[in-house]
Amino acid sequence: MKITPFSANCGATVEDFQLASMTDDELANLRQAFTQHGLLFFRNQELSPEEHLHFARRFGSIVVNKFFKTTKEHPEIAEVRKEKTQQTNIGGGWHADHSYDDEPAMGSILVARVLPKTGGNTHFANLYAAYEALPSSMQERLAAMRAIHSNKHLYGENGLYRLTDLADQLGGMDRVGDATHPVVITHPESGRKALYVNPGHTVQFEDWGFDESRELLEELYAHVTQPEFTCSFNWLPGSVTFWDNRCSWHIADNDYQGQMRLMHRITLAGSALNAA
Ligand SMILES: O=C(O)CCC(=O)C(=O)O
Ligand SMILES: [Fe+2]
Repeated sequence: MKITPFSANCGATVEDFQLASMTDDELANLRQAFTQHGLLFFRNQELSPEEHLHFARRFGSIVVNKFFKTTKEHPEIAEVRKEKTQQTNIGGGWHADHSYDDEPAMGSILVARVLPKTGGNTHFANLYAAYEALPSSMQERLAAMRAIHSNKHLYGENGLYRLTDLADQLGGMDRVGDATHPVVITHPESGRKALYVNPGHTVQFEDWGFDESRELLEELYAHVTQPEFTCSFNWLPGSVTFWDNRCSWHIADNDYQGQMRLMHRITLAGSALNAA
């Protein structure tokens, strides 16, 4: 097993390794790499849905997304599907998965199943690096703050996704909800500080007005999405990514209109997050 950084601040590639036949020693190494990098890329994997599930269970416990359809055979595997005729994709804005839950998902394992000929990259951002690069006055200001995260504006009645051609793929309208989290968290495994707000789900700061919240949030978002904190992953048959939602964001390109793209996602359960 060989682990090398993918870019200066973003992710690592794991080579000479098959997820499907992982040994206990490899699992221990992978845990360490996951804690260190928060984002792992794998190529040339042969991973059936059953093996995907088996890997996920060895790493943690599975939490099922409240809104996405699952595969018929595997109610714990969410389908991230875009049909040829569909315009809108899932995850087409920067976000961290499930930050609207009180105990947000710790990680997501995404497996390529059907890919467009070109395009459909996923971009990632490193929220440790972004936090560390903030001026210390901003770090101090954010340390005492909390933010409200929600899914209502996306998946609730008249939510953004409900108004698109993604709507028939979504369930769970009655399962919408909010959660509040510290704006800067101490990561439960690495002990490092990370910025924990994201454009997809963070609505506003607790005890702040909406407009003044938006102003600071947009400033933070512009900071995080600078090239030095982000990277882009091009999917090939057999590619798998495994990211930590507590210290990264991601966004899926929607640049392959007229072609199908299908990914399988398993989400791993996390815990309540503590302020830094
Ligand atoms: O399709 C992708 O590349 C990512 C979609 C997404 O946001 C997710 O699977 O959580
Ligand atoms: Fe996502």
